Amino acid sequence: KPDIQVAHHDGQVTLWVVFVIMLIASAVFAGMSWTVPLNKRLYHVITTLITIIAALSYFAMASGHGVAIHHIKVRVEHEHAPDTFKYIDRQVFWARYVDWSLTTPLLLLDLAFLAGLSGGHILMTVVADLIMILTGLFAAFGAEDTPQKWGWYTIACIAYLVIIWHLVVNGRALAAARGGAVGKFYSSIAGFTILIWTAYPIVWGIADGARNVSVDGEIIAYAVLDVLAKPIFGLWLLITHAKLAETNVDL
Ligand code: RET
Repeated sequence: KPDIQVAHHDGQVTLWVVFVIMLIASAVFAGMSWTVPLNKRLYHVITTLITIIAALSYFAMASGHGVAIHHIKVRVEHEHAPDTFKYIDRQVFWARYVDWSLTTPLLLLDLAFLAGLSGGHILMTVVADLIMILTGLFAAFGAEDTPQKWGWYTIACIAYLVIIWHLVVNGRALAAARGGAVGKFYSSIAGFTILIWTAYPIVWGIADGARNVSVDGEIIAYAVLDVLAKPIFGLWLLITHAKLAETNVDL
């Protein structure tokens, strides 16, 4: 009996709802850029691009593109026949990795400019981030019954620790040096970011990795995280930036 795991009604509706949220957020962020002088718009540009890319990715997923059926061979525990296998077909939304490979570097740029990270540190953080997302993609399509799949996952987690290191250690010290208000704001928004981001590998491990959650459950979990990580993060950043002159970037 084939085991087929695909999105149903709740997942479909969720994908369309998040598409609309990302579209509205993009319009709002673009509109907000007109309320500040030209030299204060860098965060607006970055943050609007993030939600535009997310909207495109959600449109692809909702309309049935950006998704592949992953045919997975799974070993079945069987006392007398150790080489017994079954097959599971599960949808893998590869559009997420396209989205994340573009939007997570942009989110990190927002935080890096806020803290005033040096060019070298920004480059290391962004490259660690790309390694995290792309090795996560390898893990998503990795074959079962090989150590590679969770090996790629482990590499992605190590890359994620590199990102956290740069945000927490270098970022916090530099942000604090830009003034008490910037230091405090950076600590709050970077702390929020790390909290939300850390949920992604947990959802991945349970849903994509171990397949203990339905495809609909996975879509809903990522939807909540994506809305927090992009529109809510962006709104918080842009509103605070407008009020805090010390967050300006000379770029
Ligand atoms: C994966 C799986 C492999 C291990 C790790 C992951 C981390 C993903 C993260 C994603 C963040 C996405 C965001 C999207 C924007 O809305 C690739 C899931 C560590 C941190 C913030």
